[in-house]
Amino acid sequence: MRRLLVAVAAVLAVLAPGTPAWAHVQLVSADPAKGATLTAAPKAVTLEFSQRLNADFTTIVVSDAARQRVAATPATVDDNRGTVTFTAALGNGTYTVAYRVVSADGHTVQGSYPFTLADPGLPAAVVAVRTAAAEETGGDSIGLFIGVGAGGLFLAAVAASLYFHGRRRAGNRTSP
Ligand SMILES: [Cu+2]
Repeated sequence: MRRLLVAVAAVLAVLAPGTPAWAHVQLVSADPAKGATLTAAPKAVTLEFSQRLNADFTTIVVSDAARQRVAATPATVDDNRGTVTFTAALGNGTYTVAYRVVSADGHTVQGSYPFTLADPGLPAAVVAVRTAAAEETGGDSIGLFIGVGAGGLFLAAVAASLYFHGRRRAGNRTSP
């Protein structure tokens, strides 16, 4: 029964002219946390979202300060959580975690956040110039996509999404 309701809700969410913003999947928690400064290198990044994830449409990419992709496994999905595990040790520096997932209403949701590794046991921060080998481990169009203009594309997508949803909501509003 619950499954049927979920299916009906999903269909309605797609068909409804004013898809509500609450239908969008949201990042609930992250490890490492947003803006965290760590004193020991993380082995993985785990992101928890407000909806069950589709493994086929879940991408998590970690980049270093030089915008080079950090070697890691593709994202594995467990219910609401997506995880990438680093395949090489991280050096000190600031990293960006970028994610792209799909909402129940079919809209893509993406975002990014930084964390910093400042392990006193490691040498001073080096902006590593990673070789092509690091790229090849996970070389796909996502890396290029995120590398090319993460910030601009994210902002444009977010702005467009907010604009259209806001407009629809405003248009549907009836006086009390
Ligand atoms: Cu939507």
